[in-house]
Amino acid sequence: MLVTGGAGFIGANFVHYTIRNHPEYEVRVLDALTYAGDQTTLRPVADRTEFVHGDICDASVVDQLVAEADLVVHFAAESHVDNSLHDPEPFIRSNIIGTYTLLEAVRRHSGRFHHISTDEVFGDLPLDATDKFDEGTPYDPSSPYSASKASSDMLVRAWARSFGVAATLSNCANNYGSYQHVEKFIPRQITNLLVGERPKLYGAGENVREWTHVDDHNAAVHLILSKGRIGETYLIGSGDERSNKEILELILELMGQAPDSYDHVADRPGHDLRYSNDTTKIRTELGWQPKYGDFRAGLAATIDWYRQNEWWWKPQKEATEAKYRVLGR
Ligand code: NAD
Ligand code: TDX
Repeated sequence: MLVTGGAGFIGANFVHYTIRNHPEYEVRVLDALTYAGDQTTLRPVADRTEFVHGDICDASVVDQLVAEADLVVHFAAESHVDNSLHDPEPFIRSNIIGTYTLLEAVRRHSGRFHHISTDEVFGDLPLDATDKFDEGTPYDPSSPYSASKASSDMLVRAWARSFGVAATLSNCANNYGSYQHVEKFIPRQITNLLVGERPKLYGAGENVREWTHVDDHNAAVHLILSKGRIGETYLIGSGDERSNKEILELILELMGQAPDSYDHVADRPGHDLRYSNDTTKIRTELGWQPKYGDFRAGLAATIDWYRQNEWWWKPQKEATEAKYRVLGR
């Protein structure tokens, strides 16, 4: 199994999950170690994985690795919306050209391909509604990040239909858990409190996300690998929707801080209001069910992880906040 982006948050958790639960796989990781990649995350499984430092846009590296793999699970991407608003170019390159490069290699070598994507490709939903995205929702991305992910999804669908590439796709809601980069909402606020900074809420904090534990996401990916229908897309999400303000207040409560001890900062331009996935298809067809039903408990465990693993996140913290200062957030 070739795992692209296996030194990032979800990819590394996927490698850990695979080694724990699916010893039948030999795992090789391809990762460019961008600012978001950290090889130390793979240290606990280093004796069971092979690591290749390389770029998914590098056709010769990709061709050889794909030729040697039975299946490719493609996580590698530029993943942060705020960065895409500041400089879209790496998103176009890694997310679109990188996916194209992988697809061409998979086409040449007739491998199995699973593409990891996001609910953000569908745009957003109104705050006061109860409707959800499903596998047939038209694409309507808002940010350079989501537009680049939407493009990559469309390439995968086209390569499946026109060239018979044995591909599946999944679009998951927001993930949380250990080893998430401190630029993202939940780890940013936890680590701000741990270093004595005030948390930062964009705008009024009314935007809603559907928080899904990273292991539930990765369990769903494994089900798709073993039982998913080729050419199909599956939406993944816990069903647990919360506003950013609600999440931040829960973090403050769990960390023993006053509920108003945070700053409102400038809103994200084009900020998507609400995401929500209808997961009927993966639940009924593949029998997937999230195990982390208790978000409060999952968040408390995540806070503990950041408390105990300062060695992992501290080196990234100052540079991340310096980037935010440039954005005024
Ligand atoms: P991340 O930013 O934590 O990790 C991305 C990894 O990809 C890093 O290790 C990075 O070094 C690597 N990478 C980036 N460009 C590369 C390139 N050109 N060549 C090789 N490696 C490269 O991201 P994440 O949050 O783990 O997201 C992983 C995937 O899941 C992405 O495709 C993202 O769109 C998708 N996704 C994320 C979420 C979420 O909540 N984080 C939700 C749904 C889907
Ligand atoms: O400091 C912050 N304050 C704040 O209010 C940050 C970093 C974010 N926010 C808000 C913006 C969003 O409404 O919190 C929400 C979550 O923000 P992010 O963690 O940046 O996630 P989001 O933009 O929702 O995108 C995430 O989920 C879908 C991932 O980063 C994507 O990779 C994934 O595709």
